[in-house]
Amino acid sequence: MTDRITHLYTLCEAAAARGRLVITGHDRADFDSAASCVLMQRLLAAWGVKSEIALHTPDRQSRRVMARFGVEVSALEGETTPEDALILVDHHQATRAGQVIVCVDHHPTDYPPDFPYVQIGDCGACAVMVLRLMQEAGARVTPEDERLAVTALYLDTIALKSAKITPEEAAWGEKQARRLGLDEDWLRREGMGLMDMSLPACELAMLGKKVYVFGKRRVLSTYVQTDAMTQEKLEAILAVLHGEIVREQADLWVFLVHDPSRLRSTEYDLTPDGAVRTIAYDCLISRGRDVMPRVERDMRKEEV
Ligand SMILES: [Mn+2]
Repeated sequence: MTDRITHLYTLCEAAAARGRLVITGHDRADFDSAASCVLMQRLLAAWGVKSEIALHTPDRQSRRVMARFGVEVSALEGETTPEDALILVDHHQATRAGQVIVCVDHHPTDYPPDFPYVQIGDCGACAVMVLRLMQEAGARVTPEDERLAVTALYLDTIALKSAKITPEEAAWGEKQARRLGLDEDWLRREGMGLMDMSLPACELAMLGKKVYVFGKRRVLSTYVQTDAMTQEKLEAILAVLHGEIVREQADLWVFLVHDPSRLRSTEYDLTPDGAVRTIAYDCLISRGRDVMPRVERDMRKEEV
């Protein structure tokens, strides 16, 4: 065993012996969060370490896609208590009750958290990081485990097109999808996740919502993936967000529009005073990799 695997095992084994060991993804869990939890639990099970998964309000795509893998996501939903030992996957800011002992994530930050085990990797999907941990630990990895991780990679990187994925990893993902017999057309469609733009603005404005706490600042963020944004729809969405930022007492709201067909993203930074800063990108950017580390730096700088 490598040193980090020994460290991970020792922490989890001790925590499970003391009480409840809970694995959780980020709030409004997406497929990558759910898949990361499932794979982490399989690694612990291979070690004979008992754990539970407690997802927070999993999103629609995670339910739909997990069902294809025979996993009922609602069975993975749950609460945590302050006595629980927590394993965070796919995020590194704790939002739930409990004592964090392990964090495995793929969202870079200049301000990594201080937990007993922290692994923040450069990877398109957290589930791929957990799969690699299983392999590193010599645990049994089934083709189904690999399918979960590769599917998470497609869904977390806008079908391997996001700037957060390296060309090497995208090539790897495509090769694995073929080898594992995954339906690539379906993966691409799910990964692009084009939204039905006839939905009301109040719904489109809230997709993929995440809350970040940077020092004393609160930043909220949502995004939509579409190739059919109109000026009228955009204005309606921004109007909704202006109401929400005040109601939520947030310092900033980062709204992203990803156009997977044209491979372009646009960022709208809203402040409570009603101002909107627009940044146009000529690629599909990643919120976790390109936007939030910069926002976190700016927020913490302003605070000093
Ligand atoms: Mn993720």
